[in-house]
Amino acid sequence: MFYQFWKERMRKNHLGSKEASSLHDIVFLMAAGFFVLFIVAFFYVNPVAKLGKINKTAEYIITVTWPDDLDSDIDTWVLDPNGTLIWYKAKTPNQSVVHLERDDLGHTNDTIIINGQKVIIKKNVELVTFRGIHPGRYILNLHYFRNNGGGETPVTVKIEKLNPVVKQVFFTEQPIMMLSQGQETTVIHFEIEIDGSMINISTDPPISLIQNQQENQGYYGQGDFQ
Ligand SMILES: [Ca+2]
Ligand SMILES: [Ca+2]
Repeated sequence: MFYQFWKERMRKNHLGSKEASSLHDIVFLMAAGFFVLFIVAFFYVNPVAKLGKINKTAEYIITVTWPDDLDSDIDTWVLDPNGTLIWYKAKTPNQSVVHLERDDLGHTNDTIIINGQKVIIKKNVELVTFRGIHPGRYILNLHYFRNNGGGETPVTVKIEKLNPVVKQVFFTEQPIMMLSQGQETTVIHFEIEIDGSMINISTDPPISLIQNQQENQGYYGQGDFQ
């Protein structure tokens, strides 16, 4: 419709010669092309739209961080109400709404390749997302998998509820000290209710999820941690 209007207007203004008509077609197509490119570029670079998309697919996010300059591999473990373990060898089990987004190894996987160039982004963070509401009791543990020279490592844990608005529901006021390789610490137990709220948060009793995994699955070798 706009194209017809454009042609008609150009024809009236410029007497409608064949040459002029062809030129108008080219100008119109170029303008339309730039407009489409502008729309595509706008949505591609718009970070707000991407953030909104993430928030709609996750109900909770657990953020585990330790100092970026420490070369320590800390692992996040979660036991869900069905007894499913989420850990670095089972990041996204089909039978759980809980996903471990990344196993941060300390400095080992902080190097990425961009356009053939090595880029080091020192960042020590593991994220666990809840892709839906599964009512029941959960346990969240930390494990000091490997000391690559990081030594004693203070770890901070934050849990945020994302819907309907972002709200922090748990934060370690004092960092949890992971003193040596092999240490496993229960951060909290908590319950998710059917309406999505988190209740009955407690630090006791400490429960070994690694022992749970060894007894139930048997493929986490003793030699993998000291
Ligand atoms: Ca890790
Ligand atoms: Ca890292």
